[in-house]
Formats: sequence, C-alpha cells, structure tokens
Amino acid sequence: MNVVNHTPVSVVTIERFIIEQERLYPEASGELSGILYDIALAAKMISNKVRMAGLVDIIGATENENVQGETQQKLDVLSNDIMIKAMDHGGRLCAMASEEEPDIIPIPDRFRTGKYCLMFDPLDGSSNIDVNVPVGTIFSVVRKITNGRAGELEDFLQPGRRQVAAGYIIYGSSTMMVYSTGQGVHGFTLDPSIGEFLLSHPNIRTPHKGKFLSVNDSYEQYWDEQVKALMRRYRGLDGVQQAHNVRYVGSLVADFHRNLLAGGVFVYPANSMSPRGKLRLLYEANPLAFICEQAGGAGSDGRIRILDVQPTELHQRTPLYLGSKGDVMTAIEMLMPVEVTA
Ligand code: P6P
Repeated sequence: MNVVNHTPVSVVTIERFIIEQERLYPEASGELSGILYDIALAAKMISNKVRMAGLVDIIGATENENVQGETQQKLDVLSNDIMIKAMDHGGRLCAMASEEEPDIIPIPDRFRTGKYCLMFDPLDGSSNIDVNVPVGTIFSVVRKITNGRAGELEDFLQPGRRQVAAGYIIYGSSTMMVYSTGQGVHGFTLDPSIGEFLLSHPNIRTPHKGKFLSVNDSYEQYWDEQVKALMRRYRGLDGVQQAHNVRYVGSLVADFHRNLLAGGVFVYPANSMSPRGKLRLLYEANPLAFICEQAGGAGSDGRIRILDVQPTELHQRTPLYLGSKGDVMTAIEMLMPVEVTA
C-alpha cells in the first residue's frame, strides 16, 4: 500500500497570523486585530448560510428593496444582519456603513465604541445566488477622524488611501478570506472540518500584465469612443498588444479574485446610462483597490487613482479599472482627455 509521507506544513490559522502581524507593531492596541477576528467569524456564519441556500427555502427575493433600489435577496438581508450583529458590540467601532442600509449604522448605546469605522457590502453579486455562482463580502476599515463617541458621515467620506485594512471573503468552490493591513495581501482558506481559516496564499502578488479581461460588453453601445478604443486594445484588435482572454462572471469578488491571482483587469466603465459607473466607491472600489495596490496592481477611475478620489456621498458610484498595473496604466493612457487644439 502506498503510504504517502506528508511532511506536515506549519498550520497557520488566521487568528495566529493576525496576532503575529500585530506583534510587528508594539504600539498596536489590538483593536484592529479584534475587528479582523470578528469579520472572520461573521464570514464563517455567512458561508454556512450561503452553502445551505440551495437546501433551505431562503432563496429568492424578499419583498423589500434596498437603498440601491435592488430587490433584496433573502441572503443579502441575512448577511447584512450577521455582519452588524457580529461587529456592533466589540467596542472597536464608532459606526458602520453597509450597501444594504441608506445611512450609517450607529453603535447601540449599550455598547462601548472605538476608534474605527467599518464599511461593507455584505453579499456582493447576490443576484447570482440562485444560479450558484460565487458571491462575496467586501469590507473596508478607516480611523474615526471626528470628535465625540459616535461615528459621523464625515468619518466615512475619507479617500481610500486612508484605509487601515481592507479585504473580501469569496464564497466559491472554497470559502477564502483575503485581506491586507498595509503589509502585503494574504489569503486564508476555510477548512470546514475544523471551522478555521488557514493561511493558504501568503503574500499574494498580482502579475504586471494580465491574462484576463473582465468586462460586460453588452454596454458597448453606451460607451464613449475612448472606452471602445481601449476595449479594442485589450482584445488585441488594434494590433498593439496581445489579446486578453475575456472572463466575466458578473460577480465582482469572483472576477476580482481570479484576476488578482492570475493577472488581469476588471473594467466597469462609465456609460451613457450610468455616467458615474455602477460600482460603489466606499465599500467595493476602495477596498479592492487597496488590496490590488498592496499586491502590486493598480486601481483607477480612468482619470485618477481610486484611492485618491475624495468621496462626497456614502453610496456614490465610480467607473472602475482594477487589476494588473500594466493593464490599468493602458486604460489611463487611452482615457486621457484628448487635447482639443484651438
Ligand atoms: P452587470 C453584481 O450585481 C455587481 O454589483 C457586481 O458584483 C458585478 O461585478 C456587477 O454588479 C455586474 O454588473 O451590469 O455586468 O450585471
């Protein structure tokens, strides 16, 4: 009988990794570590619900509409509740904001508050749930900048470069949590047999030029000429560069995660129907752009670095070019405002 001799690799749980990262900063209070622990717990709970969705009658839309005017899938609502209840009592946050809630979410008076603000999309891509396509949770953490106990809107309207942590959980063929606190990007895969996230992708780096192009080109008729020329460039149709393979799941976290690991660019341009783009700045573009830059990639709105955009509204949208740095730089070059000669 073949006995495979497995040299035991060191099993690093996310809890151990967070503690070891915290120890690099003697001045750290441990509050940010606590936030990451609690997000990992919420992720396990959401993962359980997502995995059960096909079996329990929680598939299908509720009669409620969310602030985006989208019919809320029951799992959207459940995931939002799980995030809020997992995060509201730890004493590390002064308020939260969610894609599913119109306004910022205060910390109940019965709980202590802390110095951080958490923004999240509890279950992005939820329209894919019924067809078993991977969905995800996206989160972003910034420091409170206003005085007083309670978080205020101003605390959330900070440019993405002020993030102290950001990440996502992808509920795919396995459940993975990928995050950064500014010291690189690290991925953890959930081992459901022990209920632990184990370090599986340390120090993720994204290739400079990507293999994949992720775009929904059914909007082509609504793009301006510069965007159309950019897509021809990505597709190798103008003979300048090699064609990218088009891969578009229609679930941001799934498209982003594949491109982060394999190299590629996710683009959701502004179009005449959505002049500010579709994706949300604070809890989609900013956290993923933070991850991207930490992994050697880039994120732009087509003009400037996503992380330098000054937010003015909680749920504001942005055009998004996100992924391998070489591909994002191509977008910036080709979308540069055309000099109109007098
Ligand atoms: P479209 C899902 O609804 C989502 O918010 C993202 O997850 C995804 O990338 C995008 O919208 C897909 O949008 O217009 O291509 O269906």
